[in-house]
Amino acid sequence: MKHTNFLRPLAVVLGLALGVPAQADTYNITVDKVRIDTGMFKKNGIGYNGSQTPSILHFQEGEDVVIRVKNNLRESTSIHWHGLILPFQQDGVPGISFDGIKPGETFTYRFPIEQAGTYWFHSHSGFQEPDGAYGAIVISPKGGEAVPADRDYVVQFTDKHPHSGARVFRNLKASADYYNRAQRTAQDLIEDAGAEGLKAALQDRKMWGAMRMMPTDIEDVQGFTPLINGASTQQNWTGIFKPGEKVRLRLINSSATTYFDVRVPGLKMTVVQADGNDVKPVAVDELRIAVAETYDVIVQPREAKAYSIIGESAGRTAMVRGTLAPSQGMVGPIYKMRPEPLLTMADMGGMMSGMEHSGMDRAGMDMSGMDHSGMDMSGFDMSGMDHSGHDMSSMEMSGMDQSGTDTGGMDMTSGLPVVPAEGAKGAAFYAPGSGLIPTAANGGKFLGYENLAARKPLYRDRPATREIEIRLTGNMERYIWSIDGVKYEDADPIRLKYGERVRFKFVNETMMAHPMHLHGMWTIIDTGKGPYDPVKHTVSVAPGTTLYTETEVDAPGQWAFHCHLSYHMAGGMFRKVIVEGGPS
Ligand SMILES: [Cu+2]
Repeated sequence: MKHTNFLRPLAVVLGLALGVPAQADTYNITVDKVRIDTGMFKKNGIGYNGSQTPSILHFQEGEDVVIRVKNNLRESTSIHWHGLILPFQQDGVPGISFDGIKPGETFTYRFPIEQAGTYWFHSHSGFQEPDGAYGAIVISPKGGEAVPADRDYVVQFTDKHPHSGARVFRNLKASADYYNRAQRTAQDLIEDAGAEGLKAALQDRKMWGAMRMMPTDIEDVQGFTPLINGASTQQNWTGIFKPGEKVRLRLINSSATTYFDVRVPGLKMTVVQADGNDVKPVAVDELRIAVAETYDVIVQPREAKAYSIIGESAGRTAMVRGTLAPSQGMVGPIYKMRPEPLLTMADMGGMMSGMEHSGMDRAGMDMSGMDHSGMDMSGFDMSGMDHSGHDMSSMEMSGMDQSGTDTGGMDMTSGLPVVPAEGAKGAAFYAPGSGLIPTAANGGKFLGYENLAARKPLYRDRPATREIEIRLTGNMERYIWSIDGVKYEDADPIRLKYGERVRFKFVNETMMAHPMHLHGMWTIIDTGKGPYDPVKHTVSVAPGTTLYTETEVDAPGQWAFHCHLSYHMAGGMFRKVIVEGGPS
């Protein structure tokens, strides 16, 4: 049978009402080859339960689930339950939690549901997730939702590429800018030359060229068609409402590599949950959802008209529109994509900093063989970096041949690249002067991590037992992504002790944001709120920034810890975490 239990069995609902212990319910999932049609292109892919529309698993907090996964593929598969707290053998990562599910085999997962909220599930095998193997999980809390709504919809984003995941990865390995269609053109040069003068414009390009990076390298895969719940803009996923109703949208980003800026033009979105955990409600006009994150928002459309749900990629190369409407067949308006952001020197600050303390070859960038003689940086655009008081005079560029470099015009008194989490309002988790700091399309409020506060503390606040530095590193040219300069194959596991509280210091030394995901245990983002710091499963670390999280090590066994961009994970930004001790 190619369906899951979309409706809650009545017995369970009654059972809970009568205080009977939770019973085990069985859910069936098949993993199938499917033909995916985006309206823009068709391709062979993978789908759960025979469909390109992601399946939704509805669970109840407190129940024991039995999930039978039948693999109809001709290759091994797996399902990871993203964000769920469960025994590590049920976590679904081949090579770490179990051996995977062989072709034709049915694997039975069994675990208790100890939490509530919006989560998702996906294959952790090869590139099956970008090929379509993902779905949603909605867990109803025991006592009902903290903020009730009249309607409840999953809004699951993905970035569907005409190429298979394996092909995308091959192309990126062959040439890291293979999919970067936004490389700046001669026309841009002419325009920039008009604005900054030809010399400055040329020098800007020379610098970026030397870095082997483009200022538009915000998304390393472009040319995809974004989908909401398996539907492209033209296929127009639609959620129905009656005017005045409160509508809960469970936003999930199941993209391979794409961050989306999400808004419902004309409506405030009240964020009530992040990564499955309730937060103090905060009304915003727009939010950025990193890959693998979830946000629950409540909107209240009051007019009997079609509203659009807009997901615009952070690099502004693609947009998707879904619709909220009083009846089927109505279509929300389409909006013009905003101009693409440009990375600034602040965004590559992490790399500069990497040079400072760890030497060139670990900085994620190979500058050996660069000839800097005669390089004149006087025209270098540091205009975004006038953010006060840091002194870059200690910045050591040893190892670079700087003979003849003229830094005369470069303002060395501004913009220490790596910054602590504290920062300018609305941009606390970006480097000062970053070109990536998002703004709302209507000029209103844009959600930042600093706006998230736990509704109720999940853990007692206590000092961390120790700090572990995690440097996010890479070599763009060779498309190698790593942690502390070492890719997964060559790395030792990270060992944690059961019962300790670890503080992670993430230092992003690359020019890309990385959504870091620790399996099995919660990630508390240090936003300065103590016990009310938000509790997440995925945290995005912006380029050139340092971000702190804490984790109560309360789950024995071995777990995956990685960047959730599919091609960064495959490129080596991955670690095994072993929790020693604790109950067996
Ligand atoms: Cu990454």
